[in-house]
Amino acid sequence: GRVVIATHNPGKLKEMQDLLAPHGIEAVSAGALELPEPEETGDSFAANARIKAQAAARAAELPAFADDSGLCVDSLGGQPGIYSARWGGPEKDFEMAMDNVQALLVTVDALTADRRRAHFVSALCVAWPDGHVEEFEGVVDGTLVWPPRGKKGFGYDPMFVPEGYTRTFAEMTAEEKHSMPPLGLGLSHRARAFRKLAEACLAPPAD
Ligand code: ITT
Repeated sequence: GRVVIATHNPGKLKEMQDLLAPHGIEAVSAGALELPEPEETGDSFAANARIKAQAAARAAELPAFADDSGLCVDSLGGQPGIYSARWGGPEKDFEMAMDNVQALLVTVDALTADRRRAHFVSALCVAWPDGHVEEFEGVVDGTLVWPPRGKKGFGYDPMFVPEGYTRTFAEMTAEEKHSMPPLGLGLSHRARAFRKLAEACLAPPAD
């Protein structure tokens, strides 16, 4: 059936479409439906995902998928966290945002163990027009590198190397970043959240 993907971020939209496509779900974006963008007033990824999914489901009268996500740097007390998008500023300048993460990292005591450790979080919320929600979360651990490397992906991908790999997310194809079955069990935070959703309530992907 028809569903809405409640995001105005083109990089995220492409990934969410990729992750839904194998399940035969036809998705239109909140942008294409010209849905208003609600204010993200929550104090957690899950709360913000719920705000976006419920607003879109009510406005479009269709089931809606929303992802609220971000990069959490352990040695920076979890920053930028739920403010990851806002660190890009109104111009959505993630080169600047990555520079700012790096500038803070070099101020962290060099002896602090694993000061470059970080993780991405994706809170995925599916909402129905009657307000019902189902929620899933995916996390991927990794290390921040400097300088940034790679041109693929979006946001903070050029400085994030997932655990067990040597390339950044921006040096991987979308298929590698997702690593969904049959290639893998889900690599990115978003792929892992979608895998939990699929295990909970979707038909298995068609071959
Ligand atoms: P919507 O709210 O419209 O979906 P947004 O970009 O504002 O778009 P978020 O509030 O969830 O979305 O912010 C998430 C930010 O975290 C995003 O802008 C990226 O900078 C970063 N981020 C999330 N997932 C990422 C990924 O897979 N790779 C790189 N950066 C990511």
